[in-house]
Amino acid sequence: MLYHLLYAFHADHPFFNVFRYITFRTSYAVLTAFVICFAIGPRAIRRLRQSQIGQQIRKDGPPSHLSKAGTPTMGGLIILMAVLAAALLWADLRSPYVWLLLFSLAAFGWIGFADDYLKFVKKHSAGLRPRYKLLTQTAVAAVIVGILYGALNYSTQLSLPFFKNIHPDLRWVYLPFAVLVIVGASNAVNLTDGLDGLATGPVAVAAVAYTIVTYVTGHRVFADYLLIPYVDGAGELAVICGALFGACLGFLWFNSYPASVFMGDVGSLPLGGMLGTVAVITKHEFLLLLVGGLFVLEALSVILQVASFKMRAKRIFLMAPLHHHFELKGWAEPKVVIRFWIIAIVMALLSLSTLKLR
Ligand code: 57M
Repeated sequence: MLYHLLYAFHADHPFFNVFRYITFRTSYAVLTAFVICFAIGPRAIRRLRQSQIGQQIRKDGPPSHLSKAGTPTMGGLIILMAVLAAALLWADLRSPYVWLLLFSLAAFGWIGFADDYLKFVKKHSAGLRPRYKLLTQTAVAAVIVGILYGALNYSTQLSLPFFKNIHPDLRWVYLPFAVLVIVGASNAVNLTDGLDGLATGPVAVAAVAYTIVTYVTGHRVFADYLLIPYVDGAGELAVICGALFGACLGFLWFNSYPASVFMGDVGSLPLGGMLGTVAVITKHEFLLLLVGGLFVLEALSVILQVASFKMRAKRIFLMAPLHHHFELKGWAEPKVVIRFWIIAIVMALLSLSTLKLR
């Protein structure tokens, strides 16, 4: 909005010319989202506590979690409000990609809110049935992909890390693939959100990585230089990725160990859905496997554990997802979280290096 309001004055006041720069607006989107989270956090946590929206702890989990019972959850609402406000303030609202990403935030946020509401307000401990959650997530992702390929006539070609000249055209097969990327990312972040700050940190790291990816993908000179697909207008998404980074930093102030608030599904589902949506829009879907490598490891640990248990009646890990395995091996919770953050940072740096290594 500020872009539209203030850039118009640049003819008489050259200073306002700065509002045309994505880098400037992204930087202020980071700061705006951070300050909003930081400012509304304490009051929001008090309101969640007063409303008794506290986490129930499953008995079959690590014993160390039992002391977390009653911790306010649904703190993801803080993140969503901060990202939305910063995006509306600093992004170019004429960009269809901006509205598509905000639709992803709102739609996945709504699914997560419905799940949390049933669990914590209506006290239906199971929340949304898994199949309904998956169905609605798939429907939302299908709408996003449908708009991209229907209204914005996106190419169905794939771009692969390391291979600059290989762009297989999946044609219609690309559509379910893109839906899988978005739904998979949403659920992988959800599974990872099982320790204080364990999802928030890596999402912040992934948001920084995709701030860079969106900027270079939407920049003709950089895209040509890096031999990556140029997506006209994708650079505007850097503003929202920056807002996501700032909001995660602000939320981490309260979600770090010992957490005074959890994000809830209302946070984890849209955070993952947004990362998946950005990966599809910038045509860096496989890069997400690297940028979000930690989320992939966590989801993979569950798949392997369930498959092993079903086929061999034996577990591979002491408990899945992976973070619980290390907890049960005796690692302190902060130790698990910080080490997983380190893995997330290393994987994000590796993923950015593939933009050049091709
Ligand atoms: C999402 N939710 C946390 C919190 C957060 C198929 C199976 C792998 C599913 C999985 C599952 O239930 N996943 C749900 C993970 C939960 O966190 C809440 O959920 C929101 C995110 N969606 O915002 O509101 C618990 O995580 C802890 N937590 C923190 N700090 C945080 O900042 O400590 C969360 C955020 C919270 C709190 O204790 O209650 C969760 O773990 O449920 N199931 C599991 O992950 C379970 N694993 C399991 O059953 N493994 C089996 C099979 C199925 C693979 C096995 O290994 O044999 C574990 N989780 C629980 N109990 N709660 C272990 C058992």
